[in-house]
Amino acid sequence: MYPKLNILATAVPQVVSIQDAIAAKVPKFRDTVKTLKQKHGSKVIGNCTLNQAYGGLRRVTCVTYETSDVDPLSGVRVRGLPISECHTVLPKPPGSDYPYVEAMFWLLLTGDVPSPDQTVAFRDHLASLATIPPHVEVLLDNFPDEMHPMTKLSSALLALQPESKMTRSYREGTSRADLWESCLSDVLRIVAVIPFLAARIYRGLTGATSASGGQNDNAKKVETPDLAKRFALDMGFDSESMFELIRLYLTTHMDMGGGSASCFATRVVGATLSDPYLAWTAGVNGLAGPLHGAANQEVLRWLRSVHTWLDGEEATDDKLREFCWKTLKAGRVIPGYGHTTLCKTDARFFMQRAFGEKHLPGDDLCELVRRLYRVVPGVLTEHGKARNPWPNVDAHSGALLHGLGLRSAEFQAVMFAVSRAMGPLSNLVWDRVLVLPVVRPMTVTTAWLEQQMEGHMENVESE
Ligand code: CMX
Repeated sequence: MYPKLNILATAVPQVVSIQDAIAAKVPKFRDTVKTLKQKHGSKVIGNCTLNQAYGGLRRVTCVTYETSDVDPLSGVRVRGLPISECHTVLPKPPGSDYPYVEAMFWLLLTGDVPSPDQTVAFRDHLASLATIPPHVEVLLDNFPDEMHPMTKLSSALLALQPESKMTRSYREGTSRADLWESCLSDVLRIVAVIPFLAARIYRGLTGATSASGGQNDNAKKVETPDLAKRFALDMGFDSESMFELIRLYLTTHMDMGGGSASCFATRVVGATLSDPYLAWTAGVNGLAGPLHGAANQEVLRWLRSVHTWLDGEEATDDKLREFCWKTLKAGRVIPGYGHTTLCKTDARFFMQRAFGEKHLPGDDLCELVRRLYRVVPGVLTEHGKARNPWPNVDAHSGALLHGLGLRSAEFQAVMFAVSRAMGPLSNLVWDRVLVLPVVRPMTVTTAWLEQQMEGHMENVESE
């Protein structure tokens, strides 16, 4: 479906700065798309039924997206590479099983696997952009405790928006064809700072203290730690296992094709030439829903409710089956299971399970997740509604984070947002490279459909 070497993969290995790496690819990519449109512009790539019009446009092929795609069987591919392959080919911090988050972000932005030197330079560049301005610190520290951490994150991003270089550049009269450069600057700044906004929210929620000695304190250190480790330290964690988990988490949640609410909302808002701060805030708000990024918080709550319900009894298959039916009969979904596009277990579920086996052997919640995997697909199949009865990426992550000491279920969606920022925002840069127009599908009313369909049936009957 997706070529392994995609149209951007003309490597420029000697280039170190991300700006230059992208600039080198802009002419060829623009040319490729121009030729495609000239040669094949009127060809049909998908169509839409009435059910799909009412059904969230699921499985309607009508949107381009450059940074990743989803194969229904094997899962997400970043620039044509399955995540497992990304984990093999990308540079890793010393001693780690997982790649630098920065390397994965570089791959998203450019379509190339960065060299170790490029990765380290990019790591340092991002670290230099991570300062939170005082007015945003004050804002974050003064939100009411009961405000959801995703609302805090979304508000903090909006409070950073006056910094936008893209908005300034637009006001100064920059040509639309050149706006991608200031868009890229904003994207780098957002990806660099968002972990530290998140860490501050986490510390506010839990009373944890940063183990990093201050985010701007890199001068004291021999080498800047990688982004995942700096994020973990700033949340107050100081264990190698947690550094590894954050690397796994951030490199597996970055992108999922362009159709998910977080990616699509970012693209739609960005297409109006709202800057990346405004666009990604829209994505974050989409991610906050319990059917999307907040599903992992729901999973953790649900796992705990299984524990409470078991009340010390053994979690046998029969008991777990009974609990699943109790959930479904109450009109609720089984969180962490099902997917709009995938039709098999998400490959990332297995990566998380392998992490649990290595770093959390004997953990109660991980064991419960493992047992539920034996039972839930059968229950959902018997229930007969879910197209895909298998676990998605959210089925396991909460148990891992909880097992290594993350103390707030609600915060998990914020972790998702820190990672997901990288995919849709990388894609947004390429939207601006192509100077894509506003997104504006044609909509119809139910009254119009009734009229058209009845007319259609009369035509069919009279033929
Ligand atoms: N438990 C119970 N019912 C489920 C279900 C589940 N895990 N998954 C799907 N269904 C139901 C749907 O609610 C729908 O029911 P109705 O016809 O009554 O509306 C029916 O099965 C058909 O749904 P579908 O076509 O299989 O799936 P959708 O594309 O509509 O929805 C998703 C996909 C993820 C929202 C859904 O599977 C779900 O709600 N799962 C639980 C929440 C979850 O884990 N979300 C995380 C998704 C991962 C991500 O965002 O990246």
